[in-house]
Amino acid sequence: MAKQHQYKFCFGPWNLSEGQDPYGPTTRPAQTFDWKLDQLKKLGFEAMMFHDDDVVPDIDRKSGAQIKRESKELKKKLDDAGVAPEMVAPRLWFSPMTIDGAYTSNDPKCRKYAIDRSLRCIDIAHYLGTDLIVLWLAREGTYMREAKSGRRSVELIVEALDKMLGHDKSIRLSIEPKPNEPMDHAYVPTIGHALAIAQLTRDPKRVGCLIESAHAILAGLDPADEIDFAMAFGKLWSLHLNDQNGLKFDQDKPFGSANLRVAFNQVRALERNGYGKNGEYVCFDVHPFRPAKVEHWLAHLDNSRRTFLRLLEKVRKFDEKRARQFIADRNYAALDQMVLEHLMGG
Ligand code: GLO
Ligand code: MG
Repeated sequence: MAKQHQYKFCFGPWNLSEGQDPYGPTTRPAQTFDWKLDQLKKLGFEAMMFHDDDVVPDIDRKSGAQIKRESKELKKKLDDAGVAPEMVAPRLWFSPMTIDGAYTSNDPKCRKYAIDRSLRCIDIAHYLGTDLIVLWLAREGTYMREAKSGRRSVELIVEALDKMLGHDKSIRLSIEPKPNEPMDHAYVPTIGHALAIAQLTRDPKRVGCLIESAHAILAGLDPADEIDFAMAFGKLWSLHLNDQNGLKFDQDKPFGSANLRVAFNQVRALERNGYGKNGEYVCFDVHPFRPAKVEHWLAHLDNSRRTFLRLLEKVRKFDEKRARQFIADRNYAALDQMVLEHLMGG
């Protein structure tokens, strides 16, 4: 029997968050980067994902030489810990220059800021030793339809992607779609939109995507279908597994915690498409529940990985032959019940 693929796991420093929400302050004390790296190592995760300013805090005030020095210092810490850098993402949603959008801002000075910052992010990725840039286009959208032109916004996004692709011929851009929050409507809400935009760029082969379970659910889609769709194009280069209880604010719940069957189908889709065989990581973009105590701070990450691995066993033990018989007989009621009983352990 062929050796079964071993998945590798990843999370970001922001996934050990302090509990702040729009209605209240933090509930846990801030920790240093070194502490977070230590926890990641203790949990046995293989890689860490970054925002540009996770690597170089206060990045907008730093020179190119400082960015290089700080990135290399962090790379040394990662090397010493035996942890890989998965990706770097420009955080284009905090600065006063991105209030009205980043690449699609109506102000040309702000658009220039966003592109310059993205190019610095690419330099950081280069210093860390990863070729993957993730673009969550947080503020590329509208609060009201009349404020921007959708057509022009697509052109501006493509222009920005082209500048990034031209800046470093080895990097790959992975677009992380999300339909809403913070925007009312985002310009790149689904994987279909991300891959369509990729085709308009100067090098479509280097523009792919990242699926986040919660974002797909917020778009009214099944994340497993998004996985199959992206992988039919060979373009699923990263993954943010988590969960989401219906159409509300982005919850970033532990993987499988709202809907185990939807989670099972995501793992099944990853497995049937061979996700990870080209070195891709399974990342969890999950947050602790706000009431979590300091001593339970890591549970959401550990639990997400445990659930993933348990579901992987379920996927590998699923009676595919029996399922195919039900399908051939168009007996979907039996197939449905078979999945439920399999998940319940019956
Ligand atoms: C928010 C996103 C966010 C990104 C991260 C990487 O909804 O999921 O967490 O994944 O900033 O760009
Ligand atoms: Mg995410």
